[in-house]
Amino acid sequence: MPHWRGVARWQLALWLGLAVLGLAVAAAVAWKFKASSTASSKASQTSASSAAAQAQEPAASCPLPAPSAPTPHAGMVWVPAGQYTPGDTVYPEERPAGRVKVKGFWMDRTEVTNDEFARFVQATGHVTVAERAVDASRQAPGMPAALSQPGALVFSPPDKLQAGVDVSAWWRYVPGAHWRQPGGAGTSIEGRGAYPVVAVTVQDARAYAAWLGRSLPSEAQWEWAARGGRDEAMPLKEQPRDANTWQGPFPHTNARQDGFAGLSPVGCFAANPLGLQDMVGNVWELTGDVFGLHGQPQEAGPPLTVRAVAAKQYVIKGGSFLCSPDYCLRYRPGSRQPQDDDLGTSHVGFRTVLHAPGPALLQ
Ligand SMILES: [Ca+2]
Repeated sequence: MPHWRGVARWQLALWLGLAVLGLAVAAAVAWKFKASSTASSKASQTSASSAAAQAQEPAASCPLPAPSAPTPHAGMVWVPAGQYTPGDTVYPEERPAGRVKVKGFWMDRTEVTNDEFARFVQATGHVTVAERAVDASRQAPGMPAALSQPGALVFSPPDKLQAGVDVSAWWRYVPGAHWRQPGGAGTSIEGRGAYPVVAVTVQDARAYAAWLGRSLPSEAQWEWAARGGRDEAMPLKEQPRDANTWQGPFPHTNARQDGFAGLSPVGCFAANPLGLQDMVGNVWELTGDVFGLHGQPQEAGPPLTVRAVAAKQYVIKGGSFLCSPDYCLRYRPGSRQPQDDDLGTSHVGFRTVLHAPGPALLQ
């Protein structure tokens, strides 16, 4: 997501120019056209409808491989070393920019779930970014009051066809939304322990990973893993069948042919050749890399957000349940988007990696 709280007009223009990139402009455009101190009541209504839609989803879990003996990498799969050319050719920001080498590493088989994140919070007392108010001294001039309240961005589908790409029609900043109540007040994760945790930021995800002695994947690690450790070009642009994406005209009609209109529990779709599940679709996944165009300095340009002095945008990968052929073809390993480091969002989660000897060396 682009800059929700501190974006200037020229920055908005930049991002509007990238509107075809899809959801990357959601937050900025929403602020420009919709976000205001009066938006919260409307947001609550729309988030309630979104929550109702999610409530119709089967609150279940999907079978996962039986847990192995307790090890530092329980629930993870080994991703072997290799080299490849990351990126793809659908959108400008994913343009390939040369070969990269990746060492072998362990990676979570699935996205981190609500149950797993709850155990972390219970053990550490961690308070997520979405649960904290914005530091008033770091707010941008003219920032709507609602945006200084704790909260997160929530997908709120319109109930009728709307022309254009006014993404504020389906994204709302909802005060009170966070990982325990991802749709805002009145919603919860009860019965959804096997669903991916959402509305978390890089800071939250890193804290979780560190608690387990792990880290967030780099973009190169993530994409190598999503490609199944293969160097071949990725010619297929078709909507994948083994992933939770959006079928039908986005954002008003979801045919849910994959069984899920909203999020799905982790592990409901077939694993890739390495045994990883949901690398594409369900939730975008945070990486530890600052966003920049391939082949350009990763930290070019001024800091753009205001929740923290050194606020950055990080690369997210894999697309989400909102990716559709007519709007956001980002259900591919090579796709990438920026995500504010101070903004929780209802379709962004993460998984962790562990740098440790591979299975052959453990025997
Ligand atoms: Ca779906």
